[in-house]
Amino acid sequence: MKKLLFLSIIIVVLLTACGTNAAKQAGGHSGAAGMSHDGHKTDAPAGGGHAAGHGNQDNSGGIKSDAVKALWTLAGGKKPQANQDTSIRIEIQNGGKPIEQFDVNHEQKQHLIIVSKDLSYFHHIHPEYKGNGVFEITTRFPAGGDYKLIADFVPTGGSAMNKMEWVHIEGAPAKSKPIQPDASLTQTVDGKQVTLAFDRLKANEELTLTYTIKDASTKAPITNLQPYLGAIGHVVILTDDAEQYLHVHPMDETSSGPDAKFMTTFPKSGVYKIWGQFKHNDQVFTVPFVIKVP
Ligand SMILES: [Cu+2]
Repeated sequence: MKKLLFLSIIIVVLLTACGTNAAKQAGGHSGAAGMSHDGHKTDAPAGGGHAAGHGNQDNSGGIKSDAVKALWTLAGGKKPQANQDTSIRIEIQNGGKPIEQFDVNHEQKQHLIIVSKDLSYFHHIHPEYKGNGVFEITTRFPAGGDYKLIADFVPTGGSAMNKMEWVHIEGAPAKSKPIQPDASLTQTVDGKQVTLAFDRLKANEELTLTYTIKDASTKAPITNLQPYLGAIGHVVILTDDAEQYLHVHPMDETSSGPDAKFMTTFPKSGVYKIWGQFKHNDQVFTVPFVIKVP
């Protein structure tokens, strides 16, 4: 038993160490999670999704995720407060020097995901690039408590990567809700009935997520979804402890519904929260599901 545990640890360490390259070589759509030097778990190649699959972002000898760090400053270094405009400054460095150039990936130079610790709050925003490796945005946190911030970007000459940070927000906390797998993978959001299906549900295997979107009242399939961030939709996946981030991208970027297909690989069995974001009638709607991967 002990031996087995030890072996498992070795395997995990090996996987972690090789995550980025292995996923790249395999042309993977979404890599297993690894851990960067600063102790933050990272998805490698995070958000690589389809882009990595095209194989043109491999940069042997280029910018490596492990050498990249994000320096986070909230509220100008003061204690950030709930329900107040809060500046977020993210400086991206490579080996201690600012990274100057970033590729536009899904229409943006950086995607910033903010979630509350219980994953009940989800916010997807786009900090402005100020030059010299610095991104800035101002937002409001809805309640006191701990939040995870995930910056997702592609340094020019590097591959897609992400950097995460836990932050504490002062103020009265919201009531924490337990993260429970959904009994049904159909729900209604903003007048749309959205169903999520998987071709299979297994850890460590690339699989397909299919969203089917109908009008909630007429049940008519919606076939005129608008592109959102240059694709049919945008999907973010986190483990229930918010420690691992899987960024997923569409299989067919030109589709307009009612089906929206994405690919990912769940790195381990466990509970995940999945947010799908779509655009219809000029409105972006976000559909959360909680699933258990056996
Ligand atoms: Cu984004």
